[in-house]
Amino acid sequence: MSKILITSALPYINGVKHLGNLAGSMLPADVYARAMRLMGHDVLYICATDEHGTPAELAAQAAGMDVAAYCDQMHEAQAKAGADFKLSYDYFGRSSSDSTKALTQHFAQVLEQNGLIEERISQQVYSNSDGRYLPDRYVEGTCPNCGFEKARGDQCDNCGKLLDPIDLIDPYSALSGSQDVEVRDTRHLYLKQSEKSDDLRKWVNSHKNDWPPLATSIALKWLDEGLRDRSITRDLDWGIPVVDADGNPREGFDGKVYYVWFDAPIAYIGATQDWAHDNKEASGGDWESWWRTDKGADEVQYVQFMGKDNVAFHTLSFPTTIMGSGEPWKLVDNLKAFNWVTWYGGKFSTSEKRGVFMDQAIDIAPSDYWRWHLMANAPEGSDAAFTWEEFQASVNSDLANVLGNFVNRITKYCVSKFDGTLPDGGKAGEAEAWIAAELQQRIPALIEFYQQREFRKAMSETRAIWAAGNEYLTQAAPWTHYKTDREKAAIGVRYGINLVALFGIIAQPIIPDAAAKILDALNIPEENRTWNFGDASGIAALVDALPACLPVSAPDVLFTKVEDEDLSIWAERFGGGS
Ligand code: B3M
Ligand code: ZN
Repeated sequence: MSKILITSALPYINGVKHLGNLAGSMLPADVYARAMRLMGHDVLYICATDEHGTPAELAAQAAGMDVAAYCDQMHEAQAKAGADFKLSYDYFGRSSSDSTKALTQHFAQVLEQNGLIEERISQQVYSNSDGRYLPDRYVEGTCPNCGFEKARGDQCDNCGKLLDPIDLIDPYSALSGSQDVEVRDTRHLYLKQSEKSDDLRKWVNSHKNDWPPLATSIALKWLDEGLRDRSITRDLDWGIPVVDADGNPREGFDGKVYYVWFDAPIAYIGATQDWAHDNKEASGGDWESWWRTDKGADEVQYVQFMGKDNVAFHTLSFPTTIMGSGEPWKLVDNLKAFNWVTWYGGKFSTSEKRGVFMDQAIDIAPSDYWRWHLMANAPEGSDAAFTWEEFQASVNSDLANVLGNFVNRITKYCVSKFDGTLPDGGKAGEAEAWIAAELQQRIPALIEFYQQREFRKAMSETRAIWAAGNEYLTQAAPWTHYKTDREKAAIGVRYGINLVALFGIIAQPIIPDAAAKILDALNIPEENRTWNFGDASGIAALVDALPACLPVSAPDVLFTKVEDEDLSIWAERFGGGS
């Protein structure tokens, strides 16, 4: 058993996230957390809302609300969306918490003491008509890289390139639309990332074999291009106030705060502190053994989940903060990066009403359906297009036909022909040997895929195991033997019910609600739902592990099929389709 710290990229506060965000960070992190808990590891899964910066201010302004009140409300909305999707966070915190504020100021202070932060005069876009500076998303314009006309000051949504607002062509204010903008000199703090280039390269290279190529290639590309020092303050009111090397309010920095990307990853630590504080029983008040390598965190395996646009911040900027502090903080061990889930090959878009958001998704189908579909099609090797047709196929064929029918058929048969009692007796034959051998091969493969965070492969192995159950029933065909050879029918039913239990057990990380229904129908006690399968003979024994006379009932309908009619209604409401 080991300690595993899991974080998923912190969702921005500016609205409930769409399925693409969910599939590239929070959902796989949850599936992984659940699987690791089932394997008996001590797991801590931390997430939080990312609440500072221009996205928060702009969204609050659009909602006609005060920023702090807006963040309160949206934090609740995102917490609810997460709960509805059964995301099993140990803690869902907020980057606006006091702990993150204190940590952020602490890191800034020690980085400055170590000579890694320096004041510089830089050019910022100033709006004459708005009477203020326009950092990051407050300014939009044409992308100098790809020509996209609505590029944001901090990043182009079209080509993904990180931008400096002064690089935009034909810039205008995102607040007022005014083009009356100019570039002015203003003072900011810079994090001297360039000085850490060699250390960062060494560290990234040391992970070439255990991070997905997507993660290392993005980090190395930035390093190859020459890492630039980065401004970590902004002309904004909303955020964490800037301190000097002694931790006092910094002179000349009124109206400036730390850049959201400086404090957001620090919020992983802050939220862990808040978890420890708010959950004394589970934590014993101890957050340090998760984060401080001098307090045991060198034994922790730290795994981060994120979309590809967040990789640079997690492989370069945040590690610069951690390494540059000279203090014994934990660095990430495994970084799982994802490509995009696209909407029919294009981008999800809130403004253009394209795509499905978490709250809407839950409105039209149970969370299990989405969880299964998104993980079976995880954007691991490349971008993955969401389509209604494939969503329908995932639900109808994988869940309803392969798993649902199997469970339904054999539990109902056991209820009607064997009084809902697990039958005894019978001699294992060829079909029984076949399914035991199948499991001996497939269960270890499944576990390995989870350990490697290879989600598509884990899902297809899961499906293959369910399909093997159907194949077994076809071979064993208890219904054809019932009249002539009751013993033979009995063993088919008994093995079948054992497989139902096993299928429920392996389904838990991915479709927790359906899995619970299945396991409840078989009265499987909580302690027997774990993944302690043991060695090869232990796995072979799974086919006949349930106690004789176990009461068996048939679960309620597990999955209802998605009809063509549903698809047209959804396509009408959300776009997509013909
Ligand atoms: N909030 C970006 C995003 O939602 C950002 C992640 C922060 S992780 C520390 O894509
Ligand atoms: Zn671009």
